[in-house]
Amino acid sequence: MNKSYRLTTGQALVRFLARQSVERDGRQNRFIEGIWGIFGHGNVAGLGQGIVEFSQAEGLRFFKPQHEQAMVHTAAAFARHRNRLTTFACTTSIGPGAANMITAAAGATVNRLPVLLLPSDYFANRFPDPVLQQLEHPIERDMSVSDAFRPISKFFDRISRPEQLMASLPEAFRVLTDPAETGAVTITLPEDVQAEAYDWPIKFFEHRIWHVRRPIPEPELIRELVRLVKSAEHPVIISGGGIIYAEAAEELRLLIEQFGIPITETQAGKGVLPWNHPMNAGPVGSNGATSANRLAREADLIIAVGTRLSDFTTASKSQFQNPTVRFVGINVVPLDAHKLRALPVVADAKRALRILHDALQEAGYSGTATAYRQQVAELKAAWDAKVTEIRTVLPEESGLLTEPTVIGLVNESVGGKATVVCAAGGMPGELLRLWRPEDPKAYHVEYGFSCMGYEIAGGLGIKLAEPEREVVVMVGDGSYLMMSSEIVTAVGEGLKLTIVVVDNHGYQCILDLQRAVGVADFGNELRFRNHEKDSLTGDYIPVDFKKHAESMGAHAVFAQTEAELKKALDDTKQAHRVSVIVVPVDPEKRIPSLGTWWDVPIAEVSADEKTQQVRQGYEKARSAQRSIFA
Ligand SMILES: Cc1ncc(C[n+]2csc(CCOP(=O)(O)OP(=O)(O)O)c2C)c(N)n1
Ligand SMILES: [Mg+2]
Repeated sequence: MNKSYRLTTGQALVRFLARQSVERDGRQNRFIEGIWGIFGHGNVAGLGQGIVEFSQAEGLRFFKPQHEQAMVHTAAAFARHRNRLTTFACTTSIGPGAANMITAAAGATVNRLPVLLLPSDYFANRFPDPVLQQLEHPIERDMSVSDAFRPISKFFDRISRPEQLMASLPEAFRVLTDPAETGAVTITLPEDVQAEAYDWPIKFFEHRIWHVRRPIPEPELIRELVRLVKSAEHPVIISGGGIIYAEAAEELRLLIEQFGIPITETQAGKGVLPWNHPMNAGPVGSNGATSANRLAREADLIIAVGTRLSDFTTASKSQFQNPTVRFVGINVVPLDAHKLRALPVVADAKRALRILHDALQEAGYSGTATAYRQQVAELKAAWDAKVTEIRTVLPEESGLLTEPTVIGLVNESVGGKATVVCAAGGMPGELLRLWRPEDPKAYHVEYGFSCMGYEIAGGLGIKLAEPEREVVVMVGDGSYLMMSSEIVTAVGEGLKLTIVVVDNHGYQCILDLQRAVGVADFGNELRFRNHEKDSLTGDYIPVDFKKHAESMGAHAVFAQTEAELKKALDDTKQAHRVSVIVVPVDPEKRIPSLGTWWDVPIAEVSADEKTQQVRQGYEKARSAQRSIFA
């Protein structure tokens, strides 16, 4: 009887990928849904041949993006939308093709999203050295461009003999499917090794089911947590993306409704409960709501669940001002659970929240005082009114729309169930405050890495993850110019996407920041060179985004007024293709300042008086930062 298959490394890899499933809560699915790839000499003959021979038979669909960075964004967004229970593999050629994935790979790792990266690598046999695009490090001969994946990967290996796959792939899948360890997993594939054959044991290709663990919290820590909750007067939950990935919305809802504990949201956690849930106090931190920030400022107990506690969430550690505040971290990742010197409850969010709920009930806890719940309701009502006001301001006659108004109009049109996608620019902060999701999958802003270029590629990944859902991408002109190429991919795949390009002639959020840090306008807008002054201060460079989108096969319209935008959005409801709506907005009119702070250092010395003044304000603001040892 045949005990082995003779296959190349590339062929064996494809077969293995197709036969890995995950299981959580008794539900099972294939883990690698398909393969994205851009071919070159580094992968066309080896892995590429394996894909051609085996992928279709194994049920793995192949996709071709227009840029390697984009396909990794797509894979990450796909994985996020599917709560990390599925992802894509991504193959590239050697050198530049590989290097192009690094930016998005770092984004996946930062956001704790599984992506499997398969860059090519130079010959293991070294005969042709230097192969086209080989780095040739002068001292470290075994170093290649693909080594640049090491610091941004959660697992890295180089396969210099075929049989190493048998040691490497199970480790790679252990990391990919582990909620605490997951991120970018990189296996580099030397060009010659991909084409080499080996007698693989049949067992290597057996269908394997990876259990996605849900660790339960330690009882001692739950006892301590119950004690902390019972003795707190003003507890606040920070609700992070981990709650969504753990599918723990219901457990969160039960807990906060029964015990009257308000939640505040992070970028990744927004949407876990609908915007209008009475105990949802809105976003917290530098881009936060007046309601959530007031509660967080005064809270005596912060329970951070499934959050990385980024500087935006903690307002650069200035958000929590109660001198007696205590922190609890409920997180499957120990690194996160321990942040802010918290009581570290290392556990799955769904299980931890349910166990906490039952433990509080058993301990006879009746919840927060009526006065506190009343305060939450009042702060929330005031915030909701403020949001309505901000997102419905219309320009005076013939004026341009503002970004907040565009957000309001788009949200009104697509509703609270469509998924909104964004990543960089001014809009992530505005969306966090102004968008009103009614479903845990209705808000997808990538703000761990805030990577320009994620938006359209990410939207594509979400549409693939859930084809029935409406997906609306909000993208600034700057991000669009950096990476809009995946419109072509979406058109080619016959997908429906609505893309709203908000054109304000450049990097207006950075210009805003530049002004706020006391620096004169410099290098952020899309302007012609003024040759007399030899500076980028000429007129705006007109870019016809409508024509550009049309040239890639999208249906495109230009919408300047409220009526035009409403009609354009309405028209997309009947559309079955990629629609791009280009909206010019007033570059000077953004969301009003709400008195929040984010630590961006100001020059300590400068000849400019304005900078000196701003520095003084900065020093004052910094004095509000609290050390965890204070
Ligand atoms: C890849 C990448 N490069 C640079 C940045 C820094 N950055 C953040 S927002 C931004 C400008 C984005 O411009 P646009 O998309 O037009 O949005 P706007 O600022 O006008 O709201 C820049 C350069 C980033 N986040 N990502
Ligand atoms: Mg812009």
